Amino acid sequence: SVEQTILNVISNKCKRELLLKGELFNISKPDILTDLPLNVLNTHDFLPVKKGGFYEPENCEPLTRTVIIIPYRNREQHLKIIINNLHRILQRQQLKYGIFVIELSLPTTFNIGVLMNMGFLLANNISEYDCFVFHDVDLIPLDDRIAYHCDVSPKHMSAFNTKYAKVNIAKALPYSTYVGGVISLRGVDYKKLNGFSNAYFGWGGTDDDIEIRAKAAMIPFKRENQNIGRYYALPHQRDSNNTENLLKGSLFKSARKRYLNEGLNTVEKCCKRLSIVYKDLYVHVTVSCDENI
Ligand code: UD2
Repeated sequence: SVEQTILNVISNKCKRELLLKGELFNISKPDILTDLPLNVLNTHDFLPVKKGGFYEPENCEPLTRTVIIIPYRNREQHLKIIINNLHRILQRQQLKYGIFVIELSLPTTFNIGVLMNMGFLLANNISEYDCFVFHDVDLIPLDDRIAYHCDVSPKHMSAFNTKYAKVNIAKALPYSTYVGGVISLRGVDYKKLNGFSNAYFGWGGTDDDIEIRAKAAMIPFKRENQNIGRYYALPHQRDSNNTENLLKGSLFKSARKRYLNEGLNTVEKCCKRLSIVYKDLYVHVTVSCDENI
């Protein structure tokens, strides 16, 4: 069963704790599409975490160590909601985890790829993580069975997205190769595909590029079951300093050729870390990047 899938990834002792606590699963109702579910907005239903937002279960040893990396700028309200929801679900899954919010300083045009790469490098410096989840700030998990651990293949976790479900409920995604929103992959695999491209400034293209990288590196993405990988997309306006990237089409064409030459291995040529702050519920990192390199 699907419950079994997640229980299988939790070590036996953790599994027992989970069951003893009676914490079975919160399963989303498929009709939650238009109203913001109250639990999504107001969740504070989690145990205390260490400064910086780190947590591990007290009475059992989890099998994997997961880090969540959130690219960020000027979405304070969304950030509050996602952080509260993530602690809740990650604790219910008895995981050892950390949450890193990576912000790009102004005036540079927004660039998701550089933030993901800088987040990956930093998380690796701070602790030993084996599973990396790259997470939009505005996508809230609706179903507890969506496991925040890594499979042997990269995984598109946000398989059912309410934003796209409004357009087409059967698909709930814009196209079949789409991997935008939330993805997970093992650190070894992230290195194999040389991370995200650093070349996409502005809105769009970064996720299509990583989908090509994964195919080129022979570790294509799999997609989570749509009944489980359900996410609520918090509404938002188009952000300033993130206008549509008009070069995304031509960059996409060269994605396969570029993938070993630029990405994780070159991000530090154009970006540097400005600050790292251990907040109560997450680590907040600010980076500055040069658009002209
Ligand atoms: C879609 C995809 C996203 C990405 C994007 C195109 C979904 C749910 N998400 O999101 O994964 O493919 O298209 O690049 O389908 N951000 C900020 N501040 C900004 C701009 C972006 O924090 O000023 C972060 C934030 O984490 C956000 C993410 O970048 O969730 C994606 O940007 P977006 O929300 O503007 O893109 P959106 O909603 O069209």
